[in-house]
Formats: sequence, structure tokens, C-alpha cells
Amino acid sequence: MPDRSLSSKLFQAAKEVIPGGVNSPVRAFRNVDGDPFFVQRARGPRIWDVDGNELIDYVGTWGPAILGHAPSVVIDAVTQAAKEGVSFGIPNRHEVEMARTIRDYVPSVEKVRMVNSGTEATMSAIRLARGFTGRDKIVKFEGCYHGHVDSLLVAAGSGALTFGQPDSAGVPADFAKLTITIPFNRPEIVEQVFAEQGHEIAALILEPIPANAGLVFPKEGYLQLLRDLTAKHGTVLIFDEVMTGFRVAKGGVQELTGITPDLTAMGKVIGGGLPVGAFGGKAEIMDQLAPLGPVYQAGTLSGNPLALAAGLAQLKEMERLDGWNRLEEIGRAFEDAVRGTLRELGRDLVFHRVGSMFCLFFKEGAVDNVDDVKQSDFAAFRKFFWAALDRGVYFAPSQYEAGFLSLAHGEGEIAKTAEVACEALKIALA
Ligand code: HOZ
Repeated sequence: MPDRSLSSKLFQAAKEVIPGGVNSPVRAFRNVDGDPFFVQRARGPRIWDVDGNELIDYVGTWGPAILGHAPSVVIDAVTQAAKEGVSFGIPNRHEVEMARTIRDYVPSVEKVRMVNSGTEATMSAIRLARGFTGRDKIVKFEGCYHGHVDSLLVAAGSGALTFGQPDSAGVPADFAKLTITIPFNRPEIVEQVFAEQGHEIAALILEPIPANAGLVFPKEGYLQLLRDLTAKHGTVLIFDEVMTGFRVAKGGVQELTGITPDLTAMGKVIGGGLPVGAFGGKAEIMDQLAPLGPVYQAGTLSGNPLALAAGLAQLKEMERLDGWNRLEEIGRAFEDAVRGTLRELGRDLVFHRVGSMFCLFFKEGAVDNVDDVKQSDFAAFRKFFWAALDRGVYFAPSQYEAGFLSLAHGEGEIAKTAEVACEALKIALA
């Protein structure tokens, strides 16, 4: 087992001054019964921990690192922007360029506002939908995670699910009452909810490909059903594409499926690794925001020049490299390697992939929603995680998280990963 003594010391020190030693729960490795490593630096597809261990990384800072870590175009853009000032609190030219870029990539977004995180994006989109419709109730899906927004921390995914807190303490019961949660991929249930309460529902929010309970695909016709029901009842349809946007395709899931929401929450890739979120959609709805309309939303650092310069540089490089097509090729090669390994072992575990996002479930049969994911063999997942990490491959430390490939993952990394995954699976499934 690799030496992680310096990481251990840092974690002990961190726990004295930071709750749980981490600034976001999924980093604590609790779901895999261990302590996290501390990172020293990251470059391309690799990270090095403070003890000098080298890892091939499939977390990619939870999505933003689509070119790989620390691409020179992003570093140069940030350096250049910093020379002109790190924050202004006054309009700057990057904001207009980013808004135009988002609108070009995601045609359902006629107007967009920049914020600092995915959480802010979904929170603001919900408030806007409520202000626009004059209604209070919202619908979300079990296992979908939309950041740590009060009204969305009900039956939530990601860290909330990982740590058995899908319903967070501190969320007033009266808020939670306004959130109707239903299982994903069950048409009859959403139809019933809208038949009974459609006239009271301000917004239906979902990750159109849920990626915070593993990676789950909508069944044929399901997204269209949601589009039709929300349109019929005057409900705002919100796609949370913080993870999938600018990643599974240039224009996100809405480009892949052709189903367009009224509002979209974005983040991760468009920040190039710096703190960025955005929400946008129909001009008619977006123009309800202050200073034009009655829905208040603001932020000192929103539209920060460094963050937007980083995001724009990353998107331009993706264009230049034909990034989304290449990611599909890398994803296919990765999938072939994983499926080959599973065949070799004679195991029929579920493997889902869309573009550069993937999830291996320690489960056979279908995975259509979070209840299916909960049937996974978590003990085997844990063994697999540590066996892979000990051999130099870092997968997300929870069965409920998706993995990410980047343009920096080449044939060499994929071949080594297949070898490691094969050994790790043998250990996990023994
Ligand atoms: N939203 C990220 C993917 N599930 C997790 C990031 C975090 O909670 O720290």
C-alpha cells in the first residue's frame, strides 16, 4: 500500500479546524471507510498527492477539468486577466463574451446571468420560476442533486445521499412541504402529480441525465413527457446541466435529446476550474430579474473576470481541438476497455456512459433510478475503490458519483486503467 502518512497528518490537522476536515462532504471518503489524500498538484490526467503518489484521475475536480488539469490556455488566460485586475464589481467585457458564447452553444438560453456556483444557479432559477409564475410548489426527483439549496435538499443525491442525509437538518419543514419529490423514470407518478397539483407548481427541476446517484438515463419519451406536462400546466421546466452542460455535448443534454427547457442551470466546465455558475433561458422569464423585474438576485463576485477568462479559454480550446467529438472517441475507447474487462471476468455489472461521463455500478440488471442504485454492492465498491487507488487510479469515492474523462486521457492512461480495474475488480468481487 502506498505511503500516505503526510496526507494522514494533514487530515488530522484539518479536522481540528474544519468540520470533518473538509470543505465539502464528498471529499471526506467516508463512504469508502477511509481518509482522503491531500493533493499537491495536478496536471493533464494526473494528480500527485503530498506524499508523492501519482494517480490517474477520473474525478477531474468533479467535472470542470474537461481539458485535463491546469491546461496552459487556461493558466495563460487567467494570468493575462489578473494583470488587468482580479475583481471589479462593475461590468466587464468578459461577461458579454461569455453570455454570447453560452447563447450560441445552448439556443434555449436567450439571456443568462452569471453566478459563482451551481448551487447559486439552481437557487436563483427556482426563485425566478416562483416569481414568474406566482406559485410556490416545486417538483424534484429522488436522487437528483442541485447543490445545497434549502428547498432542494429533499431526497437529494451526491454527498447528501452518500452520507444518508438526503433530507438535511436545518431545512424548515414548511420549506420542504413546498417540494414535491418523486421517483425518476416513472411516468405514471409525474402524470398524477401534475393532474392533481399542476396549477400550483412553479417549477419542475431535474438533471436531465441524473449524475448524482451514479449516472442514470431517462427512458425513451420521459423527457418529452416532462416537457409536455410542464408546458400544459404553465410550469417552468428547469434543466440542471451543471454537470452535463458543455460536457456530454457542446450544448448539453438538450442538444443530445432535442428537448428544451425554459431555464437551464450551468456551471463547472464554463468556469475552467474557477468558481462559476450561470442560469439562463427564455428572455420573457429572465427579464423578471432585478433591475428589470421584481425578482432579486445579485453577487459581488458574479461575472468575475478571472473566472470568465478561464472558462472562455477552456471553451475556445475545446472548439479548436474538436473537443466534444474527441471526447466521444475517448469515452468509447474507455467503455470498450471496461466492457472487455467485465467480459474477461465473466461479470455483467451495469456500466453507463454518455460522452465523457461514466459510472460502473456494482450491480447487475437495470439501473433506472436511485432505488436501483441503492441495490448496489457497496462493500464491493469500497474494495474496488481502494484497490484501484493503491494501484494509481483515482475514481470518485462514492457509488453515487459519476466519473469524468478529459481530453488529456490518452491511450496509455486508458490501458493502465483497464489493467488496474481488472485487478481491482478481481479483488472486489472475490
Ligand atoms: N456536485 C459534485 C458532484 N456530485 C460534488 C461536489 C461536492 O459536493 O463537493
